[in-house]
Amino acid sequence: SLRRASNVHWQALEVSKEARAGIKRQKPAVLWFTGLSGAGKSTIANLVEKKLLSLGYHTTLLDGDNVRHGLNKDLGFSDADRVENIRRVAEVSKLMTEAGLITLVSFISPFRAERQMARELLGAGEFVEIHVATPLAVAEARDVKGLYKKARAGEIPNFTGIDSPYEAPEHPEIVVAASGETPEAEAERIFKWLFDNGYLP
Ligand code: PPS
Repeated sequence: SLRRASNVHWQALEVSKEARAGIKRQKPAVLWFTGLSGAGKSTIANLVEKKLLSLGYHTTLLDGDNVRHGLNKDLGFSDADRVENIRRVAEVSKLMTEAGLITLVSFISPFRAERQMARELLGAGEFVEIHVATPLAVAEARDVKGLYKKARAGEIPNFTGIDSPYEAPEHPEIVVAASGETPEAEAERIFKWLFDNGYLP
């Protein structure tokens, strides 16, 4: 990568992300949802986005299933591909925050090191890690997409929580879905946290 970038210089830009965001209500930030397949990441992220948008905050949402149909369709579920998946998503979410948006990111993102990389890339105060902490037994019992059943039958190798690891966050800003509350109540709690912590001017 040093070789590829060796004659590429950093271009200073005239307009800051604060200036871009300034024509709207928001302060740019990434809301990074992490958790097992079927934990409810997308459901809760969608509810939070709807609420923010209804209040006039300009948002966007990157979702694993969708991004893997486009930008990341060359990637599978080996450890190396998941690392690359999350690296690209972190870079894209940085571009989105530079455009001034509140960016919701919903990926399993199973590895601590890549989430830490994203945190450092986004910078202090702009990365809000939200652990959707639905236990494996609950996600597996729901099995909305039937994937756990297939994984247990050996039809999906490297399935998170079965034969591929999930490293839970140690110090997430917010933990949801560990106590069986409704997605609506959890979304409301996230909104309140953002409000109380100065993310929603
Ligand atoms: S990761 O680990 O962050 O790169 O995964 P992500 O991009 O979020 O993609 C997860 C969705 O892909 C489906 N799927 C799998 N998940 C886990 N392990 C394996 N092997 C796998 N194969 C396919 C699954 O539907 C995940 O969707 P969610 O929404 O998380 O349930």
